Amino acid sequence: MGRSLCCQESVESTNNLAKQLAKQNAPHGLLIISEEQTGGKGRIGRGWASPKSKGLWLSVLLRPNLLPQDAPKSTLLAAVAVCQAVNTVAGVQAKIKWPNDILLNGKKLVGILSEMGAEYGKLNYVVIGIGLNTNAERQDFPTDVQDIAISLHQAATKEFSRDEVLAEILWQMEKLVEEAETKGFASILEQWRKMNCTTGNKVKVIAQDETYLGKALDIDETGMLIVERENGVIDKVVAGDVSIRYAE
Ligand code: BT5
Repeated sequence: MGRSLCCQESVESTNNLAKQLAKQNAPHGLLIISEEQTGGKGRIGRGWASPKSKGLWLSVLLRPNLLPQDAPKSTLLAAVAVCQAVNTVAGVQAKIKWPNDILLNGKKLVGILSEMGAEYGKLNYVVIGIGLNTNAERQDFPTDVQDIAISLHQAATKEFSRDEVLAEILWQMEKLVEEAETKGFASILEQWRKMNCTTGNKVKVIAQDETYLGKALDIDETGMLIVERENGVIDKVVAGDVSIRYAE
């Protein structure tokens, strides 16, 4: 991972650039990283604040040997890699919130946005976009994000070398990709389960056409969240379609 590199001063979105390069046959493992994003993207049309030099705003291009319906596995793998990397370098206890946020002290440290290119049942590529707040201060975030976001610097009150965090993320991703290929995906799922803070909790599921309360039970082998509604009905929800909030 990151053996091919594309470093930018400013881009609209590293994911958009990665998708463009993917269509021009860019290789598996390509890293696109930028000091700032002028149109950083979250899921479902939301934005991602990417203040200049205050975080890691990057995308990794993967060409996994998976069917399109299994693409979310790459996202789970990335979440495990990033969470592991942050905890190792910063000595913190960050946790994964389904599907792919990484929380520290209950606030959002990392957001992950995966996008894929597929045709006729064949997965061409997956772009894993990672936004990690490293050295941002409260005033570096837009006002509507200030209370929900956190940076490593805010949590640990010291400066972090973005290079060090980045190197550890790439190393962890490379290791997990190899592990998934040799041992199968079950071992990645097991690690995800240990690092997550969603399962076992009461959640509010916000879908496009309805909002309901339930209990997050587990994730299935493709990464869908299994939720037991208050009326006992079991649902499987797909990342990308819904938002999850913790319910009292
Ligand atoms: C995400 O979406 O969390 C995925 C974010 C992915 C960002 C990376 S950066 C590199 C790559 N290139 C891109 O264009 N994107 C990817 P979602 O779950 O929809 O969360 C978005 C919400 O998080 C926003 O509506 C805000 O409330 C909040 N938010 C925005 N910027 C934030 C930040 N820097 N830190 C924490 N929270 C933020």
